[in-house]
Amino acid sequence: MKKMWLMVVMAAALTATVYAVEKLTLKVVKADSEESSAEDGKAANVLDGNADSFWHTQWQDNSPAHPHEIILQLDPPCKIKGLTYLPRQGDSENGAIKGYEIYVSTDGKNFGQAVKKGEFPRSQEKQAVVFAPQPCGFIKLVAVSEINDQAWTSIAELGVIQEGEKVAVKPELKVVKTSSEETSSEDGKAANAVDGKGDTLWHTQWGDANPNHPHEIIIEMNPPTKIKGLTYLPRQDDIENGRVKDYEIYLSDDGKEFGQPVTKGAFENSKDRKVASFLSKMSRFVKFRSISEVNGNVWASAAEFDVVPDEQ
Ligand SMILES: [Ca+2]
Ligand SMILES: [Ca+2]
Repeated sequence: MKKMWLMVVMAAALTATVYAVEKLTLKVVKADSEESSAEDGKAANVLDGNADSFWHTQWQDNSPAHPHEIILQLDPPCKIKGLTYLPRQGDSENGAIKGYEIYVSTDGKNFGQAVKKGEFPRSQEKQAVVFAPQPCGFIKLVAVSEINDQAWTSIAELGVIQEGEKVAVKPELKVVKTSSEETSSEDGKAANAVDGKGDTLWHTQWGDANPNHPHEIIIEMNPPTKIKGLTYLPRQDDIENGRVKDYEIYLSDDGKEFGQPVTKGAFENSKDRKVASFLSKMSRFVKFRSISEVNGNVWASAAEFDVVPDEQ
């Protein structure tokens, strides 16, 4: 009997080993430029586990232009499906990457075509980029532009995502429909609710007409993503007009059939960001429906909506 238990334990341990993500060591093997006299901007800072230290391309005597690149070696080589990028933290955006390209290589010489190209949003949050799993001994991140079109690149931390590792990736958001938006008396267009800026807002019409609740905004996720919540940032000035109280949230694959709400509730009356959580589900469209305003007025407004991706 004891022996059988041992076998069961061993089988479980073996299974766990097979699926466990390999212990991986990363090392910087190349960076095209680094500032090491005016500040400690050495490339190795992207792997020191410290969010406050960063790689910064040269800026004192000379500011070499884009593209900038950094190459990491993986030990041992393994299959990876993504890269994580933590922008520099603190008050300065200098060097924060906008356009990027990612290349992988098994020998550190031939990197071939980019496995992924894109743009990072203006954000200090950790970004995860995923692509089809690739055998990888070396990964190269090329910065092709900076968030304010300056010449520099800076990175607080880099990491890779191994095949089999679960990761939550934020999709791109786009407003595809709204029931009402004020576009003449102020710039209250619905697209302002997903532009990443806290000081721009979606506001339902209040100039020529004042339509009443419910108000709706439909946001498309690209790619479709498994999400477990939606965040709502009310307008950030001192005006409460349109601050949502009662709400409902719906998900849909086709943008037409939304069925029953995945959650509904009433937000606390404050300027703080609110999170509405629901059972994790893969979908392409999110519909936010405002049922009432905190002061009983007819409007709805929002500085930002964002989705909370689940690990997948
Ligand atoms: Ca660091
Ligand atoms: Ca905004």
